[in-house]
Amino acid sequence: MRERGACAAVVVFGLLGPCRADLILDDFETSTLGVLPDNWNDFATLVPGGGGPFPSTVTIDTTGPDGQPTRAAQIVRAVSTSQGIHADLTPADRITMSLDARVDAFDDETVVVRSWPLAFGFFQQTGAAIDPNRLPQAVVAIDTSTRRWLLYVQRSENQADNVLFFLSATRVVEGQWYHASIDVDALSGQIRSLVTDASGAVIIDSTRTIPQWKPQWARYDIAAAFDGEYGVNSTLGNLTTLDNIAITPAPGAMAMGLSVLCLGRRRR
Ligand SMILES: [Ca+2]
Repeated sequence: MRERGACAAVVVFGLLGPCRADLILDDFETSTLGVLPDNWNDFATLVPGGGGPFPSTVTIDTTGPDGQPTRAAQIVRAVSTSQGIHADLTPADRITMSLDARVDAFDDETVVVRSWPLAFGFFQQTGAAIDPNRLPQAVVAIDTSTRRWLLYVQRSENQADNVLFFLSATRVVEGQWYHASIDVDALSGQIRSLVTDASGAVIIDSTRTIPQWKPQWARYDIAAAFDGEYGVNSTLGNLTTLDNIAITPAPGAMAMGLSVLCLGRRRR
């Protein structure tokens, strides 16, 4: 088994208490089964009247990327544009989020609408309580229709001010674990997207600078991992499992935190 840096039974929601943290490391090992994972907010609550199930994500026991039992977070299978987990952040000039993800099932859409079984990354709240899907954001996602990884960035409050890049021709396989990360330089708009399979083989290592970047709309204060469907086209939602989430305002801080926490421990 390779080690990737995240650790067994590590839950760090530091510096400012649950649901607002400058460093988050969570392998869900201590979360309570069947309910929203400890310390996280429900992404569905960001959309008043959004109709999503509550909780929209629950803790489960499953088999991890290493083939061993693990406790993880699973986004409930339902048709809704906003299901998952999120945490509030203090905006930083550079921020990274990584996780293990497994698409257990894609939705059954019959019309191409660009649903996603997983998107993860960062959002900037603009003051109004609106659908986070319409907020300034930078996320790595999986597209249901093509089953390919993509990078999506909304550069301002205007939802039309967005760019989308498919990152690889490789299709995501149901039931297989992947490790993925997004690393955003919020000042310059340079974003690195990285995806490996469970063996550690690199599928995507993409660094690009987003054109017409607007750093004032990259003061990200929400980190999230979520799925979404547009209901008229599917009756069964996507089903996705998450584990070993790490969110850090800078790679240096992440390396330091992990080196302290991982001594003598292994990821589950
Ligand atoms: Ca785990």
